[in-house]
Amino acid sequence: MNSSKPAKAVKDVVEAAAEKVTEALTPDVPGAPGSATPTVEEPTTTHDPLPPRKEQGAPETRTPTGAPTGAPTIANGQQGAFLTTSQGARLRDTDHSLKAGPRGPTLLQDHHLREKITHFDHERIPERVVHARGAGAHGVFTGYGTAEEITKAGFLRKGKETDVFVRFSTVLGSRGSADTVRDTRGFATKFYTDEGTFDLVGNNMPVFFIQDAIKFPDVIHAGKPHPDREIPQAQSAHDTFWDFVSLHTEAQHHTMWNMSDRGIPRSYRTMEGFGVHTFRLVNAAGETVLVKFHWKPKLGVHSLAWEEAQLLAGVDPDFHRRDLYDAIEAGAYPEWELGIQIFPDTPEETFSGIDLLDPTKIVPEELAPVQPVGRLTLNRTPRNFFAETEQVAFHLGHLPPGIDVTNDPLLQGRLFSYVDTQLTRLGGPNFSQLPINRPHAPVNDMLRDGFHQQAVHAGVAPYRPNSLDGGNPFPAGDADNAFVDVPVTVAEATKVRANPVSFDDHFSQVRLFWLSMSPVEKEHIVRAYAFELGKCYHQAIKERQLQSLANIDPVLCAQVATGLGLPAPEPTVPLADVAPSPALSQVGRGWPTDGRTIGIVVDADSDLDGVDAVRRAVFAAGMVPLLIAPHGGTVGGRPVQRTFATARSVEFDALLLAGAPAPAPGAIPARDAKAGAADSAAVDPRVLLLVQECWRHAKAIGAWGAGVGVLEQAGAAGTLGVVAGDSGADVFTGVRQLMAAHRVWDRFPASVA
Ligand code: HDE
Repeated sequence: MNSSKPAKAVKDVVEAAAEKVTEALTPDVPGAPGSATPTVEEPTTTHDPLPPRKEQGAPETRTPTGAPTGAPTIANGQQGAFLTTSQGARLRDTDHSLKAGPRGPTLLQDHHLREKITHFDHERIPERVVHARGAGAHGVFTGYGTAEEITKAGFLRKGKETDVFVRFSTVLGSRGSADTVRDTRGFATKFYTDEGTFDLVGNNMPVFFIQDAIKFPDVIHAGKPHPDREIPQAQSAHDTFWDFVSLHTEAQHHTMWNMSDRGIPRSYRTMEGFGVHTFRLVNAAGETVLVKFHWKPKLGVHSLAWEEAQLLAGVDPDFHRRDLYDAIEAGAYPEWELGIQIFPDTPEETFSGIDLLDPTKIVPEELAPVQPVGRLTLNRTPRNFFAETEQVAFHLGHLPPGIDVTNDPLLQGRLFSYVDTQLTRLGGPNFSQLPINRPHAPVNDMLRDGFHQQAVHAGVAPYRPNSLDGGNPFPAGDADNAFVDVPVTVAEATKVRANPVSFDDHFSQVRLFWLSMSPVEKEHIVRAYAFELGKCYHQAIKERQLQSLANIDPVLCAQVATGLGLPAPEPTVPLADVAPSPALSQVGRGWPTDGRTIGIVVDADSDLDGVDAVRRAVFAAGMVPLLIAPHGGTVGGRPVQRTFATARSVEFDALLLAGAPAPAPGAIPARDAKAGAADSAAVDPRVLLLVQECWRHAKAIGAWGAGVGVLEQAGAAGTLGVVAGDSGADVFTGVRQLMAAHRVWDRFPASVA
């Protein structure tokens, strides 16, 4: 049968339907699944698979060893209109197993049943032992050329564009854990450079818990759920974590970063990234410098409020991945600048007295400015989570010519761990042949065979030297851009299990971080310690951690001790005399507001023309408006994205009130528990809850027309960061200005100076 005619007919219908939807939602609001609007009836006319969504990408078509195939598009996972077996035989029925009569036993000969179930039984692979929960996106990196003099790495050359895949993650939780838990975030970038893949496997914090890789299993065992009851999930607020960090005090610096707002980012898009270790760059002349890598987000560093993070873990556990995908779909492409701090490559490997091989130390930006070397833009979401985000395999040893490692003992251990872990997780040594891991540079590696080998290698001589394959592959020289193992001199030494003495200072930089925080940030840190330690059962652990806090700062220690109801101990080491680093604070500046979410409360009696004007202005500002109405469907012809039942304040960066909706039929606790949260006969109680939560979380709020009355009822009228006016567009302008500072922190004068 010729299937092309019906396929074309369906394609036309699908395209027409897609156009209609786009019209209805114009400008479009991201998030609806699938690439076409479904019909109520099950479609039965045969046609080819629907095209992917417009914002989705997939790994480029490469051979298993990295060479371009010349195919115009990315690989398709499925073809044709019909259901088939894995071998391509068309199937008539996949709903009934083959039985000896309708009431009889299932026949062993049912190869389709067995294939389907067997494959299903093996769908899971081990999740990552750390960083199991993550989300990824494709993008492009463009070099500025500013690093050309210090490294031969070609992807940093001026104007050079390189494909990238980035995976963000939490560390402690399982694959299905919530996005917004208090934790460090992974920020791993795969640059598919012409000269071999470069993986920059960093975090959103510049320091690490440990100084030596041999301690990694210890810190992770302490942070993971307790081995007996397997609780708590994705949390550091428990005894084993604090037991370890209070005994192993080199962890105190990273721990304070986790307790700060950096531990609860608003979005992956608003996180800084850090390579953590010091790397060595080498130029064409063989000259070297030491560097630290930084990612600076265009939108600034912005965090959730702790209560928001906790609510979100229940209301929308996918908050960060949804935010990433929706932003890309909306065209608000997340962007970062890659920057480097540059240090002379001296034999001591120190800068301003700071040991560059100690991964528990930063070099303040005031001492060594971060110099921009390129821009990262994420512009495509993955087409398939498993194939791309789950199977992507990063490794610190994926280095292009021009970038080399240092002797940081944490880095050295990681060079072993990342390949080792893929052998179990991805089932064998050929993981670099998976589409997402295929290099974009030509590969000729003499590695052969093994599980899941997909390349069909030619020749008879995968060894060197050989004459049977004509000597191929040949070693590359400097003129062929060979990788450079920088010939660093290693001082004569005795074999020891020991650290340099400079690694013994565990408190001075924690104090530096604390002193660099603004009052509101300090208050958040105090609350975080008090919460986390408050969740510990054992008094001894709290007391031991308080001792570390005393060695960092007496105010911090006294505040947390009071929160715990315990006495504050005296310091046991002299308090370090350190200069604060203002660059560490994430408040007090202004940033672009692109890609932020504005909730707009409407009902049929609202000023709907004003709502249209505001929606247009929000889209024009590169933000996403979500209409929140008493019911789903439409209000006055405008599509509704959230109802009072499905909305929660934590989804929105700011709230606008276009009306004062009376309690809807859903507004009784029997239909929506939130309806019991506020007491009002005039306004839907869930709208009041929205306003009150937004206010408590220091968000900008605006109202016009009837909406102004809601502010009065919620007790928010006339307070800081609350804009009331006659026209929606003017109110939005005021709200947007407030949003540039991320939050209205001045609403709550901080008590910790
Ligand atoms: Fe990792 N780490 N790590 N790590 N790490 C892994 O590799 C490890 C460290 C980081 O999105 C694992 O493929 C050791 C520092 C990220 O796929 C594993 C040590 C930093 C990711 C591993 C460290 C990181 C990982 C688990 C101590 C920041 C997620 C799965 C020496 C600079 C990458 C995998 C992704 C993942 C080992 C310390 C960042 C087990 C032994 C420091 C972002 O190999």
